[in-house]
Amino acid sequence: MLDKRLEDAFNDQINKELYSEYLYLGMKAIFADLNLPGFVNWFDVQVQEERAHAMGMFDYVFERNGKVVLEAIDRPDIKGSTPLEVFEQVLEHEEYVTSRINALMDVAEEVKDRAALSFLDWYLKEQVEEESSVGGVLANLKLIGDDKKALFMLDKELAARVFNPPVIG
Ligand code: OFO
Repeated sequence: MLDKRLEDAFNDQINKELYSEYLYLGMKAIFADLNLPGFVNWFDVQVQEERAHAMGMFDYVFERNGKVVLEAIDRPDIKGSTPLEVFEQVLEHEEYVTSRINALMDVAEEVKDRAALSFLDWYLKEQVEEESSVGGVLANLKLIGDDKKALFMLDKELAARVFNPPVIG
């Protein structure tokens, strides 16, 4: 059985993962408008990953005989409109998600739920990978600047990203 505080914290994070899915869906639409299909594909994979993250926690709460409570998902707050501005926000958002996973682990630690801590380890590692891959795209965009040809090449590269359903936990 999950401690109530931990159950609430999991529900809060499920909402944040669903918000991430929604945010990236909004960003996918921006790149569709910009006619950059590789970036569209990159965000499509990201959307699927966020859904998988949310469902991983959703299923885990049930597995622990807890109760899932779904709240409203906020409207995606997308600040920029250029590839560089959007990716700056993606990195900022992923860093925020990392801080929320750490906070969730703090609650698991406080209620001494070692099983939950071990489950959440996967999410922490996933965040390290996400921050690194997003940071890589962002670094490329900074190098590219206004070079349209280089942006076209990066778009081709991002078209190769594929969604591999993660094995969580
Ligand atoms: Fe699911 O997190 Fe990265 O975001």
